[in-house]
Amino acid sequence: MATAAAVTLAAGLLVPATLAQAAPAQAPAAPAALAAAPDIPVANVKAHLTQLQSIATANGGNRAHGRAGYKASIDYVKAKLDAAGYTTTLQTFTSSGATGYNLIADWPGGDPNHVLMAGSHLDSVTSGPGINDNGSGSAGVLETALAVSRAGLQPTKHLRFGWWGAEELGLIGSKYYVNNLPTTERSKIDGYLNFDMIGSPNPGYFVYDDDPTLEGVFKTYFSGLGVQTEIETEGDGRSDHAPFKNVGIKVGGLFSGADYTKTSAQAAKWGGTAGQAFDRCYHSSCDTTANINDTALDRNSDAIAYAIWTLGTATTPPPGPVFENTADVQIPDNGAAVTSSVTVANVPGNAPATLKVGVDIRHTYRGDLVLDLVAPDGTAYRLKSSSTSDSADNVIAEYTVNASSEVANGVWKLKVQDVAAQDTGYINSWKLSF
Ligand code: DTR
Ligand code: CA
Ligand code: ZN
Ligand code: ZN
Repeated sequence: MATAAAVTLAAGLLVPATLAQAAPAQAPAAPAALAAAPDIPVANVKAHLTQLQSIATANGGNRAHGRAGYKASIDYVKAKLDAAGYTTTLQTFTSSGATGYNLIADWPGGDPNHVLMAGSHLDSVTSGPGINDNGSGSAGVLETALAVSRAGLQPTKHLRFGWWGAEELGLIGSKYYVNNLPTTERSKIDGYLNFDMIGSPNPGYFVYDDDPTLEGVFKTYFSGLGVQTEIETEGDGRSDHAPFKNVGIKVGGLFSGADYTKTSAQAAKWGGTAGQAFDRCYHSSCDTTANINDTALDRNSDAIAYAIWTLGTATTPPPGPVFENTADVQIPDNGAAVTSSVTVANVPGNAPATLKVGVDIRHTYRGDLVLDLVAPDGTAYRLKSSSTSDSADNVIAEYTVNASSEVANGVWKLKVQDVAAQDTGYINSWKLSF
């Protein structure tokens, strides 16, 4: 009987050791934007940086948490957004004995159950004005938000923007925001995009690789420019995307580099100076408006707009029907295969190329188990092969099967066989999502 391949396991779930037949994960193509994203005038972004520089100069040379320069920075950004029609909220918190501020700006409209969020920290370190770190990200997000207003954009999703306080003290502001966001509200955030240092003077083009779809949007944008990107490898936990990721929200973002040194290979593809830090003024007093590469700031600001337009206006298809069987089925130890069936009805045409197979099998030493999806015509699709090295318990996972050659309606079966002695278990439930 034919056994079809082309099965992938959803990222972020329990990963059985043997995925011999899983197709390599490919970042899905970016959804087509309904409206073309605008160019973000880099002059406008730099004008915000000039304002932030003036604020720092007038307030002891920095815009750090707890200092006057930070509150003045928040007031500047808030005034721009209020004038542009945003619903703004100042969220206060206390850290190191000082009041901190997060600024949240909601663009009226869009599906409140599908929120696309972008953010950046607005605070600097105490040793300097923090124009690249992170005036650059703050100004890029601000100008994108203003472009949304200028365009009168009516996105499918609800757009929300955030400027975080006290990032330099340990992601304090963004942690406070996420920790105080009810679970029901967290679940509405389809993605959070983070921009922390996007104008480094010796720039790299790094894309967060935490979520393939969000990563894919940015990679698509830069490939359209003919600019190669690298995945952001040092950032896990090092900026404001971390609190969002820690509660299961999909995250993405861009980064132009900090105190790490640009290699000669990187200089060959990006220009700039090999053997020198991406930003040699990182956390220093020289992080001023002179510490910006205009091309990087421009490209990254345009990429922010592209992501907001692409992800914010893409039509997300409504979820299809689900067919589930929750009856327990005992799996004989080292014995014959057993099956559990679902009857699919009223689904026109063929099954999709991304048929989701959710399984919940309770079994010690899951390496004993072989799982197949059997289509109504008898074609078997291998979901999981056995493994002598996967001693963990249970298979609770979602597989994606290319079942586009199968008629959807009919009796589908999950076939499970325990092929090694000792350790037993049962099918707890399984389901097909179209
Ligand atoms: N922690 C950020 C700068 C930073 C350093 N590495 C990364 C990686 C990804 C994003 C940001 C960063 C700061 O000093 O604000
Ligand atoms: Ca631009
Ligand atoms: Zn910093
Ligand atoms: Zn930063």
